[in-house]
Amino acid sequence: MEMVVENLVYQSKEPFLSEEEVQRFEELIGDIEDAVKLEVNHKIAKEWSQRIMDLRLPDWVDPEGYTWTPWGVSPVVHLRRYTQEEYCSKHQDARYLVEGTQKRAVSAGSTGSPVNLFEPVDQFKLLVYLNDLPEGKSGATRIYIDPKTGTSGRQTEDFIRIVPRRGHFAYYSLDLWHDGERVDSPSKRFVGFRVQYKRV
Ligand SMILES: O=C(O)CCC(=O)C(=O)O
Ligand SMILES: [Fe+2]
Repeated sequence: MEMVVENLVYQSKEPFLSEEEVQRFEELIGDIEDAVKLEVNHKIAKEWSQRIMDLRLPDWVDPEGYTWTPWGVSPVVHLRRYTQEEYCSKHQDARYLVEGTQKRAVSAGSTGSPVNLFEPVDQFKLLVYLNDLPEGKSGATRIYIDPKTGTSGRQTEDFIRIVPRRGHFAYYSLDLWHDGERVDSPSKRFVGFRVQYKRV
């Protein structure tokens, strides 16, 4: 699958999900009463692991120079539906440790995180959009990176803007600060997977 690469942010150039697959996620999202559902769903993770691994997602080199490689898909699956005017403020995504149906957030940021470095750990987010954002409208995902230093912080003002397209994905490091613009359209829906990496 061809991807556009920019630092730690990737974007699919072709749809990842077929029309039928989009429909299946739409049905799941349709059942959500709250705007956000972040659940431990081993079944979905298992079903999608191979497809996601088949994308041959990129390795990641941490700030200390160690290389990490994609290992699997976290059972913490994020289903979300925004309605008009909703937005998501600037944040980093958490990593989760999962035991059975319980999840526990561990600190954001690749350093100082209380995880065993030799175990797989959530490292990237695969955000798969289920509907198109109409041309020229607000509602994109913005991922903040300073183009000169390649760093991302709460104060970073430069961003890469990813416009939701049905079946397409954005792929970015969990350490990057990002937000979701106010949605100027009836709805915005996506499914988010956390891709686990292992140090090689
Ligand atoms: O609204 C978006 O496009 C981003 C959402 C997001 O970052 C999240 O749900 O963690
Ligand atoms: Fe996020």
